[in-house]
Amino acid sequence: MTNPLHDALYAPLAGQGRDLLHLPGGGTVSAGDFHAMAARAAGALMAAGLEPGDRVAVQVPKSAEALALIGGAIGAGVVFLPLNTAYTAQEVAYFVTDSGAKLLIADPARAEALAPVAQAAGARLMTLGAAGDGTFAEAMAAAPEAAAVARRPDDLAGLLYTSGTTGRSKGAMLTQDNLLSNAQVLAEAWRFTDRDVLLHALPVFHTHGLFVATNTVLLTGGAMILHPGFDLDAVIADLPRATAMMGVPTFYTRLLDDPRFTRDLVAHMRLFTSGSAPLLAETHAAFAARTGHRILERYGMTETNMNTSNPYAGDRRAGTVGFALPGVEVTVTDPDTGTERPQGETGMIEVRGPNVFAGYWNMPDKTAEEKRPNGFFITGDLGRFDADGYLHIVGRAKDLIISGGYNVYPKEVELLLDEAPGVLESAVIGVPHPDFGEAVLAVIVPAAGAEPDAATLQGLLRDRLARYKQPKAFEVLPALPRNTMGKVQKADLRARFAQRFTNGGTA
Ligand code: MCA
Ligand code: AMP
Repeated sequence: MTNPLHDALYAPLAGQGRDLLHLPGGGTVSAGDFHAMAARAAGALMAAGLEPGDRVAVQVPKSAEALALIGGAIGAGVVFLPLNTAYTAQEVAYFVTDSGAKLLIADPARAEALAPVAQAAGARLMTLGAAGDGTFAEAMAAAPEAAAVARRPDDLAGLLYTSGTTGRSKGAMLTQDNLLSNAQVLAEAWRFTDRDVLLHALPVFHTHGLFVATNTVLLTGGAMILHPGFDLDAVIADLPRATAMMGVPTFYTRLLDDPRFTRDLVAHMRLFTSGSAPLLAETHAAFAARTGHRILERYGMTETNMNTSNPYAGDRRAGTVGFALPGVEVTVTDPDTGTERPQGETGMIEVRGPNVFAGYWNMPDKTAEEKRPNGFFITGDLGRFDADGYLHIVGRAKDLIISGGYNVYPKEVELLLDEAPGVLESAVIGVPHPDFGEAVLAVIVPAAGAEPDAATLQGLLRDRLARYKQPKAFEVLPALPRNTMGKVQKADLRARFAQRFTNGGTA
């Protein structure tokens, strides 16, 4: 029986005494023990009644057990649906219902809030806490180590929701082969080996920390220093033990802001990579000047895993995302006709390859809109190839804000603000922010005679939107700028409020 992803990432760990995970408290988990944990997680999923192809929705803090649960799901053939720990109960309700998940595993601290969500969706609720506590942890301890079930390369391994421009999130269906092929390509492109120790400070509910970081290391036999999140002091303390780190640009700007982050501290490091959001060329340059390391920037998406990367050995060019990864085709097209544009011209970035997802869960029309019959996926990102073949991302055709590496779809926020008392209409935009790259700003047009205040509006959003999606500032205008077609001119608003969080503005 084969289960390609399990066979490549987890099966080889069995019985190995070497350290795989370095935990925050100073403990370690050996590769063999981690393998056993994952096999017991598979056993616990099976004992909970999940069968291959069923979905498990997981909103838990990062821990060794949480990572083992991912391996358990892969081994049990259960489709893993990770959820940002910042999502409110209302947001979680949509994902559990839409996916038809049979089981929701949540932080014990949120069990009370999520119990009605699980019940309404007809899902069972179990818990897994940061300290490896909770009912699922108990079930893992009691479960036998289950053998991996057979899976085909095109069977689903993950269902990762990405917000939609119309406000409704879409579940990107990722197959075993999508994940395995990308892990293999990245491991080789970035030269990961069993001597690597990755400082893992990314969340494990999005592609970057969940697959890019974790699968690359599991595949190549290295180790990970697990941090529950990005804590500057902890990262600085652990960098001397690491050989590689993957991060979003905010990681690197925060490190550069700290005088303890020196050339000596990272002299032994092999690799820093960046993605999920644009890395400013000035950050790349400042990092190189301070440390002697050139950050390797790459470009990916939930739907496609990683598409392009700067070279490991060649020139890592600031402000670019490098070349298509082996096996991945990247083209730049005319957004209206889909015909390829000449080198140097800006157009829509399209991607095809074994990395590209199978489609959106229960949304064949959306899939057809974004995936061409010839297999190319229309990313919504605008880019151009330079004369040396490096891809530059120059903008987004989609109305999307990326704040600290998290995506915020303005429509989702606008729909809620537009319902608020005293608000006639709203426009939500991303503006430059020194820490998060972009920050969410809401422009409000009050209803006649009304004076909606920020505190009231924030209060209305509190239970309905994850905190990182909530506007960091509100601005009031008598009317929104519109073009002759009546479309809100967000570019005008972005220009007008570009300095809101810089030049002494409050953040
Ligand atoms: C936290 N806050 C944020 C963000 N994160 N606000 C805006 N944007 C954010 N990204 C807010 C919290 O709500 C809170 O607000 C305050 O900041 C402090 O929260 P805390 O959790 O302590 O923040 P932090 O730990 O400093 O987090 C910042 C972070 C984190 C480390 C940059 O956001 C992060 O880990 N980002 C990585 C995201 C990521 O992995 N993206 C990959 C997805 P208040 O104080 O008001 O309550 S994209 C992907 O996977 C694609 C495929 C790709 O290409 O990689
Ligand atoms: P997500 O939907 O969370 O997977 O976010 C994917 C989006 O992040 C892409 O469509 C890009 O807009 C953006 N992105 C990822 N990596 C980069 C990068 N290196 N530079 C610029 N944007 C990026």
